Amino acid sequence: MRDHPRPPTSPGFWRSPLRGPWLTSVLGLVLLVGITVLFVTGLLSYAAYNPGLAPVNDKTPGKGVLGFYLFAWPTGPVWLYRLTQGTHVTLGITLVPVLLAKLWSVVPKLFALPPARSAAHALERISLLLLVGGGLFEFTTGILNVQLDYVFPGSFYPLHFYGAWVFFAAFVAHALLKTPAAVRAVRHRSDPSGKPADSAAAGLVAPRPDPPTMSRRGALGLVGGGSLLLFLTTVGQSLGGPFRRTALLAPHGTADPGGGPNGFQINKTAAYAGITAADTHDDAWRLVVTGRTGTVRLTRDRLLAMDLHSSSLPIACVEGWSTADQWWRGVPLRNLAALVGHDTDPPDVLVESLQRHGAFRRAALRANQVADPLSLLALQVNGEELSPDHGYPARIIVPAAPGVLNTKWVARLTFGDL
Ligand SMILES: Nc1nc2c(c(=O)[nH]1)N[C@H]1C(S)=C(S)[C@@H](COP(=O)(O)O)O[C@H]1N2
Ligand SMILES: [Mo]
Repeated sequence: MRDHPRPPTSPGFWRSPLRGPWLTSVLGLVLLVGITVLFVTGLLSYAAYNPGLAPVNDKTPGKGVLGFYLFAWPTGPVWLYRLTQGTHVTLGITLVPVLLAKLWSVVPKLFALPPARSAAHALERISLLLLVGGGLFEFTTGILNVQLDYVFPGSFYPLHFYGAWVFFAAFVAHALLKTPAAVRAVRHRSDPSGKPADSAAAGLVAPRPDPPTMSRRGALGLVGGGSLLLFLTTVGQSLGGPFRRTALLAPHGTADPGGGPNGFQINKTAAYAGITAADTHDDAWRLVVTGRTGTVRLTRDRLLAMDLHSSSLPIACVEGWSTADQWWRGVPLRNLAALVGHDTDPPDVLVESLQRHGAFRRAALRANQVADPLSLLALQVNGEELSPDHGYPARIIVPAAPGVLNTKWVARLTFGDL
């Protein structure tokens, strides 16, 4: 008998013999764990910016109750943000094949007709729309931000943050509905009949399957292999140091840091930020420090003559890359606070750079960050003066914080009054 072409809304259109409750359930359970970790590390990343501290830190000022969980980000362990954000970005990239395979495995259901059999079914379909749409949206915006920073002129944060809440709400509803059946399907995987165990499975298994070209385990292996490959070509950017070379998929459009003591990853160059040699020349540059007792203006020589301290700290960017620990040398922020009347219990500080435009030209640091003895206004790195691209004449370096708080080309520190 000749085959009549069928539309995708007909179950007979979908012919892969691989689709079925077992494959969908395994992929779903991997995503259950993975996406939960992504959501938690994502919320932590937002908290790490200290958005509640000052408007300059907050990229989603309209968040309202969604900021309920914010807390003062700690200053230790020093690799905290390296870990949480490295996990967020690396895991997100690693899960891409799993997400795509999961969507592929349920695609007949997305086309199923009628669109809604009842009010409850209509609600379920709408939540699936939010789930699939939200998932694709979160993965796409995240990857674009990592790979093509400049596609998002300042608007990545609200898109990814609000999108995450919509997606995760639909995800929780979906997980509550499906996890029990998924666990059952995986437990009974040895059932050789492969017959759908319940009516939910009926939409997955092809009624007129083509002959198989690989087993379900083989398909799962392919997905796992794809994930492993993505993991191995991504994780090096978070490990830093010699491992960075293995990060074939890490963005390479940024400035080449070159070699030597300043030869570690550069985010925005001095040229990009519009910082000129005339701005940073020792004759022109002054650090303006304001606090309870007034304002002092310090030359770089005056700073160098102060009691210099060292700290070994990484830079960890929201984009997932981080450096191995660098050896910074400079003036502890709490000593600068003391200079303007905050001898004990230093307050929050607003840090402003020479940069005139750009979202990251200034940032506020919380009192716990100012008080930490490892927090420096760094003048040198790895035994050399800071290079222009790493923030000469002076930059902030704070333990455990996102890179965005480590303001370069610092011009002004205002303690207390944010
Ligand atoms: N003035 C200024 N400081 C800045 C930035 C910036 O754009 N302007 N970028 C921040 C970000 S997002 C990061 S990750 C770090 C990177 O520091 P590095 O380029 O020395 O590695 O600098 C931070 N300091
Ligand atoms: Mo960054």
